[in-house]
Amino acid sequence: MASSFQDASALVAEARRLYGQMFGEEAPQVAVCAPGRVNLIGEHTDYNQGFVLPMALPLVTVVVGSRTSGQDVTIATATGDADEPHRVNFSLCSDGSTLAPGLPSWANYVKGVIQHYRASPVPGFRAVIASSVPLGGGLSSSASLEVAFYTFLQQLKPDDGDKVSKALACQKAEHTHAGVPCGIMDQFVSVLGRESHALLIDCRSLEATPIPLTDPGLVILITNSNVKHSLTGSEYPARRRQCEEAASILGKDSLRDATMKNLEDAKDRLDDVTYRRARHVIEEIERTVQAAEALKRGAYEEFGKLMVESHDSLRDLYEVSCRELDELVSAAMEVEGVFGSRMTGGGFGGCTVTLLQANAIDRMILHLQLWKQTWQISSHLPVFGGIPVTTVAC
Ligand code: GAF
Repeated sequence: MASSFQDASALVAEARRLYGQMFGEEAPQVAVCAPGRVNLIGEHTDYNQGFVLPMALPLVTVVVGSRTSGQDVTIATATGDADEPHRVNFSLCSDGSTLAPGLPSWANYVKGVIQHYRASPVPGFRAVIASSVPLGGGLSSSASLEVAFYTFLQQLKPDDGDKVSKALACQKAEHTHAGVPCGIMDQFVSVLGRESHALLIDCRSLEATPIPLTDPGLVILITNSNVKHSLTGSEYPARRRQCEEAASILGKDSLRDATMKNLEDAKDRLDDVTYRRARHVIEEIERTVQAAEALKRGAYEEFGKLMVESHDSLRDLYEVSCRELDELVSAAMEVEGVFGSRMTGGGFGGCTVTLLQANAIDRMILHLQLWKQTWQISSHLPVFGGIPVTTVAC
């Protein structure tokens, strides 16, 4: 099995090497990193003001670079899409026109962060990006890039904001420059995630409760379907609109305030699709609160059951799963020692997340290989605090 995991220091070394090749000058002054995330439960609830339960990952995006004297910006990436240029240059002009979204698409996240940086205008700089978060894998490669870049700018020119305002600025960058009307989960956990903890985030009050994940008998497995998801398509914004429509028909500010009784009472005023979207969100918010309680008590069977219910609801009611993700969840649930499994992130491809007993991990990986011979599995076991996170690419 080939190992594809690169820890932050190896990535920094790779980015520094590339920086030396490109700019042939002294070493970069700054090196920063920000994590990707896996969401354990609470999917498509953040933009409905509900609860989510993600954890930061040892998969990270790093940025190395230096401030320059003028207004010019040069950025290169070691990890962009193969069919796009890996380098971009622009000048920071006072009307902001050079920050308009364009190509290459990876640079839009950076331009968005520059635009929404709290201490703008920013000085010119040279930077190199490298990442171990798989692109389009539903593990928040974009949020980790935004947050890493924001942290980079803070090193060049400090701002006066707190961590929550940093997450909000990065979320805004995603809205304006990637065209994704995302919720706050990904940027929030990338900024505020804590080692050895999942984070129960109340997406209305933006209060976060860390929940320890230190049981040595547990493993979290992330399995990448390698079906690339893209949230910039029409599906994600369409789901968000359907939820807003449902809330408005129910007379609520958001689905966070709605109960299943409210929904059933209003059923004849909702079309079938809108009803099913709203039902997923109302039940998923409740499941997430229950799951956080179960995790605190170490009730992993109960947690796992809620994960599977979440997946079924995302597949049948919210319709954001796909065949490959459903197969991965089914395969995982056949293995003894697995508590639960579900798709994670926005959906339409990407990864599954599975909670299992540590002593079942080899059996689980073998089972995935046997289940479908075409799945090529590479695995690694980075330990993030107490809980090993194993990732498998199929
Ligand atoms: C994506 C979005 F960016 C998040 O805000 C969230 O809505 C998630 O999909 C679904 O839970 O990751």
